[in-house]
Amino acid sequence: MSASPTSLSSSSSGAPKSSAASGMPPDATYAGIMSFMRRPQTRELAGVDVVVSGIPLDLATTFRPGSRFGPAAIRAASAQLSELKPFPWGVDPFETLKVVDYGDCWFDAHNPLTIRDAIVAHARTILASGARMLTFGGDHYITYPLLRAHAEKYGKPLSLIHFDAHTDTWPDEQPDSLNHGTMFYKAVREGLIDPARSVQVGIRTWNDDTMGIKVLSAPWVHQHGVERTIETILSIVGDSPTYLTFDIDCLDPAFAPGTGTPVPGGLTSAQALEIIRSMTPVNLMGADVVEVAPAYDHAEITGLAAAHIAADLLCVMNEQKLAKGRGQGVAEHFERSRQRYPAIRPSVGEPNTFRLKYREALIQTVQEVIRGKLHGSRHEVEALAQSFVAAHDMPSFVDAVQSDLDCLYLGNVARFRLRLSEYEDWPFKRSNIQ
Ligand SMILES: [Mn+2]
Repeated sequence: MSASPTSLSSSSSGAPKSSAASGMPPDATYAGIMSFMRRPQTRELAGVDVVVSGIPLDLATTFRPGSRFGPAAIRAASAQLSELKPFPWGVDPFETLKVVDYGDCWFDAHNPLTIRDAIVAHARTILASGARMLTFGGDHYITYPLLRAHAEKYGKPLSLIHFDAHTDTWPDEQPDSLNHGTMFYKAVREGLIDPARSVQVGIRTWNDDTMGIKVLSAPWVHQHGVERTIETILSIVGDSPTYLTFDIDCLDPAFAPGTGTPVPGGLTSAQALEIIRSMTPVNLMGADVVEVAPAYDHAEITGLAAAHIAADLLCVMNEQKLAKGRGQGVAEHFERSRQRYPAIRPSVGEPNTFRLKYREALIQTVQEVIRGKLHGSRHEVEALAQSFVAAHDMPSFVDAVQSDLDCLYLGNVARFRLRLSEYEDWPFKRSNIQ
């Protein structure tokens, strides 16, 4: 698999890296200095939209150390992503989004009580330039000082979208502790994040107290699916300033073995990428990807997953910049994205009234079924679903109709009623994201 350098926008002089923040560079995938996605390594931030940096800290982990090598692993795995236009976006994000690799945060690992403030200072310097941050851990503790700096810049409380196997809200009354399991306990207590407008996704470890944050556990995501997960996340955070943190252990160990505290039963890479790609309506202030520990990895699985998640976060930020350039609101922009990228969930963005219309029409159809128009064959169910979506002009609902009518076909009336009640109580409102 290779791409012709001539198809890319930078020179093919053989220089190790483009000196410009725009365009895609000519290095072979396996060669050159490994900045993230071949972005220029610089601390010159004038005109830069997004600053990538690493925070190689792993002193706060409760089990396996090793995430100090995470930033390097994510950068190495990202080389493949700088070869082609990213999927499914189909555009070179660096034509519009100016991204640089700042290198790594320096802190004194032998003087632990200085580390938190060293990370705050690192973030403060970058945020002062006006750029957004995309940061690589390091263990998850780094998100705590990053939240402090972001709240200082953008106002508190922020909303938090948090992907993880762990809630990281275990009680901790020691303000200076270095603990990668208590950051969000501290963040809620300090008012850095608003639990009512924050959400945790992929959780599958027990915690008696989630501090009021809405939890979409891993089993919940598996049961309800990616589309419902996306809609629920968007409805919770609305248009409030939001920080997104992705602990790679949100993924199942099959997809991310190289991490400090792996837990079976997690999300697949495919689920996570679909969710991240649909975050364009979020008022995103900054993001991180943490807990990649390459010593426990196999065949770079974990680094690849993290690099892809990070690349998609950049593409989300690029889409947001493109929308802003067109003077569009995020909802209007999202409609356009839906048409452009069929991979984006077809029914996200439908207003509540559409759901209610669907529910009413479905009830009418079911009444006809009860009156004897359907005699119980699977073929009839499929035909009915097709005619239903045609009659009601709801082409994006064919899967939902099929699924709902299947409940009746299989005699599961209780589940059918549950689905109807869900349509009545659909949480997503377009007004939330405008
Ligand atoms: Mn975790």
